[in-house]
Amino acid sequence: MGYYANGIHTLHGRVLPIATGIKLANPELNVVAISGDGDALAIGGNHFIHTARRNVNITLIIIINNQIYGLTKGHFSPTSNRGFITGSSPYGAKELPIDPIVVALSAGAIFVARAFSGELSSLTEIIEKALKHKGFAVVGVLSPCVTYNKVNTYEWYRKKIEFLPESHDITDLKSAFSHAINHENKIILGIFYKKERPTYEEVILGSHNPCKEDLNCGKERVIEIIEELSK
Ligand SMILES: Cc1ncc(C[n+]2csc(CCOP(=O)(O)OP(=O)(O)O)c2C)c(N)n1
Ligand SMILES: [Mg+2]
Repeated sequence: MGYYANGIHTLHGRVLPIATGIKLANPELNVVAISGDGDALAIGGNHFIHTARRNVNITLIIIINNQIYGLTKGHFSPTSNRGFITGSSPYGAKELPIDPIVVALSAGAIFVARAFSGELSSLTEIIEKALKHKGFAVVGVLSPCVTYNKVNTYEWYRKKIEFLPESHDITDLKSAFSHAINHENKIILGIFYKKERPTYEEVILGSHNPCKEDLNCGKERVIEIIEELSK
């Protein structure tokens, strides 16, 4: 049996509401949401927090974090470091950056990991585990923008990255925070946190699958609904 995937390229910032809608319409689907740092944390920042609280099942968000708005030609993003000079911040970004991993842990995500696009074997392993995890899984992928971000380069990351120590307990939220937060000269990669809790679909739908329901929605019923709504 082969595998296939259907994709939707939706509005900037709205990947998680769309993914949530798909999952609630048919909970049997594996839903993967892919997002940039601006997408997930600026325009889509509210959705990020609420999807984590809700624990929408099997939705995975891979934040392609290049610490910049690449597509719009290099504006600073919520993950850009303070002082970062771009066309839209010629005197340096004034805000403190936010870290998607720390936000995800605070908002209740139950699988939270950080990876680096220059470390392919650990990135692949983390994505595989995130795909298999039941519940909202967040994988933040540090992915240098070679065109517009001349500060946070592959070399810059390579000097800083370290892997989580084996002593870290993946179910210990306090330890997850202490490793995930910004350290002066190191950035830690790995799966910080993994836990089980009921998913949004389980809570909302139980064993019901709207996609498999007979909606009793022939032409006559549609006309009736339109008439009801136009009153
Ligand atoms: C609704 C909407 N608002 C704003 C834009 C303009 N826009 C396009 S891409 C982008 C930022 C992209 O940044 P990020 O999500 O970090 O992705 P990257 O290009 O860096 O991979 C913005 C603001 C848009 N396309 N749609
Ligand atoms: Mg970006």
